[in-house]
Amino acid sequence: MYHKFLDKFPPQFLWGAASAAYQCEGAAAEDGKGPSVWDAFCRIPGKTRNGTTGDTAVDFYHRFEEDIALMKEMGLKAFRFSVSWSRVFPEGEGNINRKGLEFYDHLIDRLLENGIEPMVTLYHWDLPLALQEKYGGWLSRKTADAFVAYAGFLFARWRGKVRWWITFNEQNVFTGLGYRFAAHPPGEKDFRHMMQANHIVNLANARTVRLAHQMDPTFRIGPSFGYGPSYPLNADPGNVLAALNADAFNNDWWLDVYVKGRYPRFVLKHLERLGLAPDIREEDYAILEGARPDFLGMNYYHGGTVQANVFENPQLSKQKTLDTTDPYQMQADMEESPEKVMFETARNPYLESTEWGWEIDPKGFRVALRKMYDRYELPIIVTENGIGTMDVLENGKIHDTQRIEYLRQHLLEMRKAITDGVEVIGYCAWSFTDLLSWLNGYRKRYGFVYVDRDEQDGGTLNRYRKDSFHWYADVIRSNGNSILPERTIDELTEQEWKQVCQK
Ligand code: BGP
Repeated sequence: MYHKFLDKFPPQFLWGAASAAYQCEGAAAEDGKGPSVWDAFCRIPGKTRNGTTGDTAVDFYHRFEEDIALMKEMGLKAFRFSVSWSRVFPEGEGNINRKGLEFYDHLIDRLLENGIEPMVTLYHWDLPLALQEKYGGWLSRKTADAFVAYAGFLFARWRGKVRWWITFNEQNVFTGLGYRFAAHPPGEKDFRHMMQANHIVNLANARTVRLAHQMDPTFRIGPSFGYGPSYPLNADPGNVLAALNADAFNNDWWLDVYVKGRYPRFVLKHLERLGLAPDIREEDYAILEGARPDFLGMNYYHGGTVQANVFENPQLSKQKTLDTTDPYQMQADMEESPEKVMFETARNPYLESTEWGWEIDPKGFRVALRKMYDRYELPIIVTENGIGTMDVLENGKIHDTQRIEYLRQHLLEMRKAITDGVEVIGYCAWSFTDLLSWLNGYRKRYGFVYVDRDEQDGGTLNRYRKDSFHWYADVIRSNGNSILPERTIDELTEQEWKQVCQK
């Protein structure tokens, strides 16, 4: 849809930036904090780039006041951060660590004093190690009980101060990478376990959303989902069907449960046939249906392109030597990769990628916003969007033009989506300062603020404003008008308006 004039951003639009505890706080064993699964996982040789850890990270624990002063200078309206569960409950449940709790009390108070809305993520992947060891982590319903108790405690503590809550960050990513691909803790390769852990997180999510609404009707709560829309490689109907399958498998599988309280039918039926569906108890349905988020958080980096699966795609089956005559082998393949009969990934010839192979696709952002809103009709907060680059500090300056261009294009597409009719109420760039990239160390930088540190904990940890810092400050000051060539009808001069009318 082409719009000659774009709608303005709503007046209360939450211009923000995001972070996560493990990636920025450091102070990994300070003031009584208990270890998390990430503190242990990063010590397994070969798991993270050059063995990088979040032990010091960018020292947000000690420097948050300096960072908040920079946020204030920038004019930031909202700051999304996560609470490290084991900093507050070192064992995940039971004893409270007062000092850890007070750190977040101070952080929230300083944000509010500076006119910045705190947006609290309850879980950004750093499960208390004690719960992993005691219960087997998310494979146990006891971990869900502990999570709901932890969330309820924070709700009571920060009622009246915190309005925006995020339950789980990218449930699709941490269950997939953790239980299926062994790239995140707990480092398993078992599709069944992924499904089971995921189901238990779903229960924890629904119970937490319900509890939040019971405790304070002014709370606004929802999950942050890692959303990537699926494109068909071309108009071949087989590929179009593959894209439907990919959306169902990669997106609806989570989002339907959050909003509708049930798993999407096609994927569930497929997994049941294979004996891979999660173990759903009768009482679980009422729990899932008994909660509805107030908004959906979208983390958007890129989507994906797919084509018909190898079994139905003659071109692909020629390239891959497939033995479809052996039912046992097929069942084994399917247990590992049930999507094999649904779709096959493909390279998108229209898109360029970053140095880390992430496609750059601003239009896909509009597609994502449209699709998510279309299916769920809930307000959307973009809880992450940004680009990782190897920024260079030269004479105190960082000219991150690629970031500015990336964000400019994405914000333009977001404004088009708003003009289309999508209700977007906030946007958090990833990230405010540079911070740790889970698997890629410290040289993949995302921030508006450069932090002087290297992979080996060398560097002053001093902060430097990048060019994008000043650019985003302008975006916020103008409520999104500064970057966008298109203007709204309200902004036209009388003369220009007459010309439009005469045409
Ligand atoms: C998201 C995570 C963030 C952040 C971001 C960038 O999936 O929610 O925590 O890490 O991706 O990813 P990376 O650091 O791998 O480049």
